[in-house]
Amino acid sequence: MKIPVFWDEVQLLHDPAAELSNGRLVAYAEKPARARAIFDTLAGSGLVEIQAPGRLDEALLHTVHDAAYIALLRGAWADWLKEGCSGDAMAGCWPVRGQRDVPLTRVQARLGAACFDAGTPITAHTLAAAEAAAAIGQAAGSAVAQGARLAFGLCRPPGHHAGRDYMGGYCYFNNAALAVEQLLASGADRVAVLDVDYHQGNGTQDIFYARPDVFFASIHCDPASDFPYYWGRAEETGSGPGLGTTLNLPLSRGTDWASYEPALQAALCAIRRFQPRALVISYGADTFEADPISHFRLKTEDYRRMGAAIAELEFPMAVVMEGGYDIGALGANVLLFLEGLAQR
Ligand code: OKP
Ligand code: ZN
Repeated sequence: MKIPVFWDEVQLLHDPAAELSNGRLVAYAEKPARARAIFDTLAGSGLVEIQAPGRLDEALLHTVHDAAYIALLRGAWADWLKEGCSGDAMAGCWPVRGQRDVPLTRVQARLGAACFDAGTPITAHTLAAAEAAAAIGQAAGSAVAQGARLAFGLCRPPGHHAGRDYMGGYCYFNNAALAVEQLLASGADRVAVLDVDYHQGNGTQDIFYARPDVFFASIHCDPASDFPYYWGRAEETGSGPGLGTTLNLPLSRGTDWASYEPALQAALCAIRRFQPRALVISYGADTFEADPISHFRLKTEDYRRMGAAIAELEFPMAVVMEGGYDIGALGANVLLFLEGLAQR
């Protein structure tokens, strides 16, 4: 049985010029070539069947994201041009925590209030790419809801840093959250998310923080040293009816497979206890030893081990692509992970 892989080449059109990194404007790391590399490796593997996603469901998108936020993203590029700005649309001014809510008119200000870093520039094609990625998240969830044991959403831009009404960290819409909501809408009563990207999935955590029906587990680099800094401590465990349904497992820089594997087993154990109907995996290959913006030390063969360990869970799985920036190894790091997952 071939693994369904959802893909839309519109995602390649999103190509921001630059991001802020350690005090400098540098080339944007979340490049179209990432998705192209993954697509080429998977398409040439014989393991997958490439499929187009269905139409993005407006109601489902509004289940995950705030209506005003969706409207902001949809209008941002036109507003930016109308206000006479050039370059990619991005904020250069941000409100601080606890500030009084004030009405905002300039798109520059509205963008600033809806993001937490300078990692989400908006170009002429960003919205189309982000909507395609969201549709792909939805399609991966839908395939699993319809009986697939494993499905892969080749999403780009990624999604796990995007919250209900904010963007950040290269993420605009939360593709994994769309997969979750699609599964819940299709009758699953409990869904778990396992986020193995190097960076903590703050957006997914926030979206489901108070929810008893969605378990969120994330293994990531300690936010004391790494992005997203303001989320991802072990003390963050959920709130209200969702207390106990969030699990953060921060690891230190330099983590290799020997120190990663026990955290993975702890996450799998907690997910098993939750007894979900399905699992959504936010997969990032930026835990790779040669990743240009990250500091773990996993090797290509470790991704097959990771996939095989997760495959021990009996639940059907929808994988959505998050980060991974070493383009040379990215295709293999995704393929081996899927091979590991599929060997059950
Ligand atoms: C997105 B995903 C790097 C600065 C940090 C943000 C990283 C976003 C990662 N020079 N920029 O989780 O892979
Ligand atoms: Zn990442």
